[in-house]
Amino acid sequence: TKKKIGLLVMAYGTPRSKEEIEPYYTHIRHGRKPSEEALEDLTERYEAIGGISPLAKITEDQAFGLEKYLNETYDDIEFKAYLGLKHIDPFVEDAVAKMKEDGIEEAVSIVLAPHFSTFSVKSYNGRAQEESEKIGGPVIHSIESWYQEPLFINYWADQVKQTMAKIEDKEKSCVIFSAHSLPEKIIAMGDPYPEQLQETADLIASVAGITNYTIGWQSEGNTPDPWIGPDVQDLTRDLYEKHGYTSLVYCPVGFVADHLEVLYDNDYECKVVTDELGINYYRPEMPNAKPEFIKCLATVVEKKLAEKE
Ligand code: FEC
Repeated sequence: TKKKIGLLVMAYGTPRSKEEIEPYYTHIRHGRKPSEEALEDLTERYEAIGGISPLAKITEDQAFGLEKYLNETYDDIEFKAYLGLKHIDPFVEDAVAKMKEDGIEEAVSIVLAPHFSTFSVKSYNGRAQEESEKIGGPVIHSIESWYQEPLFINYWADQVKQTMAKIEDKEKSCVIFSAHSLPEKIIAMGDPYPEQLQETADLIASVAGITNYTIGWQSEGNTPDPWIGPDVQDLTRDLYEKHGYTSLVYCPVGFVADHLEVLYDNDYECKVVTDELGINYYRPEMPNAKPEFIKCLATVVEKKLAEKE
């Protein structure tokens, strides 16, 4: 019989209906209910991208696409995917409980975000390990980051090259590689997150053969503490003023899907600024459940399996 391995695929989660926006937002805010005004603001942003986010379906397609790919690759192992979300059900803890219920004794976990940070990957993996210890669940081999995976770098390098091919005045263009901002205090805590984004940008630029590029931060939260900058909107103005670029290419490499933070924060908010400046806005396609990205995720899982052997 085949050996059974659980595939714990963890992701941010998104409301599946208008009614779910409030409980979701409350969870993000560590249990504090948002004000009427803040809730309305978020609801309007979801409305601006079509009512709800396409993220729920994309996350499922990524998780089950990965399961299918791995099952087609290995004859001696049966992989079973479990979706564990950060801010909405099925939560990370639900997925671990389900694995135990199904008799899974060993699992590999992967977060659908490439870079490590205390606020993202560490928290996902910590929650999974804690739940497993609590209920005597499966041994979980947690992947900590996968931004260096060559198939990931190549995905974005190809996207950048395809976009560059559409731009006439290449000398006057610049690529902005971005990730979700985090409170500045994470840097003081020694978090590798900012360096990992810089390294991602350097690797992609080198494969794509571009020299005009920089990193930026986006989607910062609505809290009083300082967040890592420069914010992509400010950066847009700044790059224009300093260099007179006529085309900017936004690559939100800290994310892997079309969702609010890309469809609104890039495609709407950054575009407002490029429109105002009268310059061209480009945003290459996100990985979503494209076959080359599923293969990338599968390769990351395979490397983790090989490492533990
Ligand atoms: O529904 C959708 O389509 C969008 C889903 C979504 C993704 C996402 C990714 C990341 N976040 C990260 C950190 C923070 C921190 C705060 C925060 C706040 C929000 C809010 C919404 C939201 N995030 Fe998010 N994020 C997504 C959605 N995020 C909605 C609340 C409204 C707002 O502030 O805009 C601040 C929390 C606080 O108040 O304390 C911090 C990080 C990622 C990328 C890694 C990952 O995917 O896990 C980091 C997708």
